[in-house]
Amino acid sequence: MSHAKVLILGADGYIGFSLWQFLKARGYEVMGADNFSRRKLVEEVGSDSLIPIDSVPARMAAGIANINICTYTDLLKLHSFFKPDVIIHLAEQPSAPYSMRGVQECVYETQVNNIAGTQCVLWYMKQMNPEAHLIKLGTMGEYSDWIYKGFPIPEDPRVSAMLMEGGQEHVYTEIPTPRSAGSFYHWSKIFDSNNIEFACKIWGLRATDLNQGVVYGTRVDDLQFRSRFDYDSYFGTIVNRFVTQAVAGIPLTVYGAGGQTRGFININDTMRAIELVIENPPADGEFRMVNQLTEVFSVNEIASMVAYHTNCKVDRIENPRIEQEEHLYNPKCNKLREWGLTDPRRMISVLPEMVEDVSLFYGNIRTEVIQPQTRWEEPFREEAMV
Ligand code: USQ
Repeated sequence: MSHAKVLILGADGYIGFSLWQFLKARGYEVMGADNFSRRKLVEEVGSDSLIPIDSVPARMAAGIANINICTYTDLLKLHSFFKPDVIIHLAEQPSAPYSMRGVQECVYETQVNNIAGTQCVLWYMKQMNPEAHLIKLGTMGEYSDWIYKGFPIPEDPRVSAMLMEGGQEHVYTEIPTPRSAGSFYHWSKIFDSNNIEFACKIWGLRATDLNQGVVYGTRVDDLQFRSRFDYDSYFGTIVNRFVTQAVAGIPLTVYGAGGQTRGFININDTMRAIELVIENPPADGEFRMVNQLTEVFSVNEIASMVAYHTNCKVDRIENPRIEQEEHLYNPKCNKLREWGLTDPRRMISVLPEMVEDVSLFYGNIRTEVIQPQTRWEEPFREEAMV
């Protein structure tokens, strides 16, 4: 239990709204803020949260402030009545396919929104609150499969490197951990990481870059209100989508060969993980990376698990993305385990409760938003990606 003052930016989102309730229940003094843009973007692609959520006025009445972090003065206004010890920054456009949809979606809604928003938070910290701990939601997608190819994905901002000089001498040094992404959304997270690391170096700020895997789940234990739940081809992520497709009687949309492999974490463990990060802060001036995932699966493995529980059909459709469809994946994720994230939820045992919950809202499923609408376009050429 803690009495730290926590500001959640992005408190209306899938993770943010549960986290806002979770941390309050754990005794933190919590302030939530959001510009409610996620609702607008999901509506724009013709979808809506499967699980009905409160209206914006109701969320504001419950205490979530309507601010846009890209408007710097909004952050100053917030600071005048709430000075946080911890800032959890979730306030970004989170969808890879949405970022590839067109100029408006890529440039303004994703890159400008995400990168400028993070910059405003950094300048706010420098000028008003340099002692705060920034916890920034990054992504495991900053380490693309076409670089790592089975090499361990590090959990540190720097890695050792060996330089050959004159063909003979060996010089050891440290270089920034190599990053490369598979969508303009994932690239926006890389730019954020670089900006945060630089701000820590020059201004002495402290930050944790939370490299998160794909989060899934319909509920957090003991919380009275549920977060939104997206299943459309833009804002739904794979597990939430596959469960919804199974309930709707639509064959699961495996993109391409289905060997794409990712890290996953249930939303309950996401809550626990973020609390552990709050309780184990970095030193002043430290930029720290934490890989936040508990299990690794391929798309085919997830499809098999969902089919096992539901007897649904599995479809292999043309992959709308440019990505490796068969690759090794070997991320390090030791820090959360060391701090106490042991015995995490297993996807295979969470799926039945997800099927049950999604079935309750069967009537809300819009079948027309399931199939992918946006393609990355160029045929995949591996040699062009290295
Ligand atoms: N996929 C399918 N069928 C689908 C949907 C997805 O085969 O119907 C495949 C995709 O091609 C991809 C994999 O499943 O290979 C994961 O796709 P996703 O949409 O579940 O997740 P992704 O686009 O990678 O992004 C999501 C979140 C993002 C977060 C990221 C963590 O939207 O905010 O940063 O997961 S990670 O995947 O580790 O980069």
